[in-house]
Amino acid sequence: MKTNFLWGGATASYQCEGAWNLDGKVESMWDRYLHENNLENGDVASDHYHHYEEDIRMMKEGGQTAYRFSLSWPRIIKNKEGDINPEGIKFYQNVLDACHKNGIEPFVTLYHWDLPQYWEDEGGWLNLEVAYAFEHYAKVCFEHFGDKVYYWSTFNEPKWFVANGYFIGNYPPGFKDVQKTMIAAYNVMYASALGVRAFHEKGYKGEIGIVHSYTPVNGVDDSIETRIAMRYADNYSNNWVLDTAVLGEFPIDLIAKLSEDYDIRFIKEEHLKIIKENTVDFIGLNYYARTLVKPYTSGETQLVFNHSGKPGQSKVVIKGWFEQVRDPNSEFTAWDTEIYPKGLQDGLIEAWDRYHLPIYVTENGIGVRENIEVDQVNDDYRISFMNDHLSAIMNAIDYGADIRGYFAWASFDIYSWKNGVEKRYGLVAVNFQQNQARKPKASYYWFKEVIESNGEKVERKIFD
Ligand code: BGP
Repeated sequence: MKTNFLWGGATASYQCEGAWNLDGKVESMWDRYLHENNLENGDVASDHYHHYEEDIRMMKEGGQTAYRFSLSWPRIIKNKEGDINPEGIKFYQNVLDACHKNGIEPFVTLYHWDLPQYWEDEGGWLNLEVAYAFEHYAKVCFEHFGDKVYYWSTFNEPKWFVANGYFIGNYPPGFKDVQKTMIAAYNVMYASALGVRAFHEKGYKGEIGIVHSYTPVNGVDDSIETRIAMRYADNYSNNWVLDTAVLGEFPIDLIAKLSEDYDIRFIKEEHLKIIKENTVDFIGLNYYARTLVKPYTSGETQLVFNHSGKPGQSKVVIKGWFEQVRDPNSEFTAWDTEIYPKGLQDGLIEAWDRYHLPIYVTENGIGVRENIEVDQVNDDYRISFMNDHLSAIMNAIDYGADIRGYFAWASFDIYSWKNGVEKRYGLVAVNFQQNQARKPKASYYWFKEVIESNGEKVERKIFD
């Protein structure tokens, strides 16, 4: 690994901070949605708001050199008029100071899904005005934190929050509507370009990228039908984010396909120009699993996600496009996530060949139920998962890909959206029931040794 390779963990504001209505923070769309539907929420989460010093100190003690986290828009901007909450600014100043005091490089995401509810009330991402509100929020962040942050990302996983929120319907705002999905996707990518423009325009030091939920696509065979299905799946899963952010263009065949059945008049020349002229400096890739597909056969679109941890329920069929297949030879988590490090190796190579931009692996980890009422959680499955995925990264580096960092998901146990807190990803166990007590897991110490050996400790594997 290069000597300045970033090694760290990642979190997101809503998933770890808690303090959902403290010190001037206003409601986010997730606060409203989870409260209204009486679902397990992140009101307290890991109470990082009050534990950040301890958490960041533990990162340093764990040998880590970077911390990826997101800023909460509703903690920073109070209302539609764009007024600033000084206490929100102060909180993140403190977090950033704690990072620097501990020699931890902050890697900051502007938007990890917690839209202020006052904007959701105006139509959320269906309203183009929200893209301009995001631009204002981004400018406020650059202005207040620009001297303490070098690495910025506009959005975390547009694909995931747009598809879940507007197409699948399992995340707020809970729509199942293709037309709305297209509009939200478009407005988000436009907002991202506005954020990139605001950053570059003022000449802040540093780099700005986007973080994508990367699911490289494989086919069940080499037939032409499968290759077409793969292209549909790649457009659906990856290309509309990466091509647009990196090359400045929506995939033309995707737009052509959608225009057969839907109204695309929301696409405007002046926005496309801004998207084209304001591309990202790097790509952040979150990798959990690949997408294995076969050609669409019959039936209606089906999108079933497993939020219960009862295996074997997930299903993705997009009518006329593709069907997702479960590889019978693979191992899956209880939440139906395939464990497939080869996908990361191949996907990184593919992304490098396609985009030739620096890449950071901004999330990678395994979510499991764990008994943390022990002296130390012996999470050997996490160690083996991380080992194999780091090996995949090293293979891609050997190929020539410019990969500059690795962030384990997650730095410590946090709230996992619709899966609550029972799905644990952390390197550090958090006892949500008892004083939020923190205790490093075995993986934390293993990761420390990996970092201190600059990757030498990873048991290398080639994935053919
Ligand atoms: C990514 C998100 C994270 C995180 C992770 C694990 O998509 O960026 O916020 O939650 O996935 O997903 P989950 O918590 O649903 O298991």
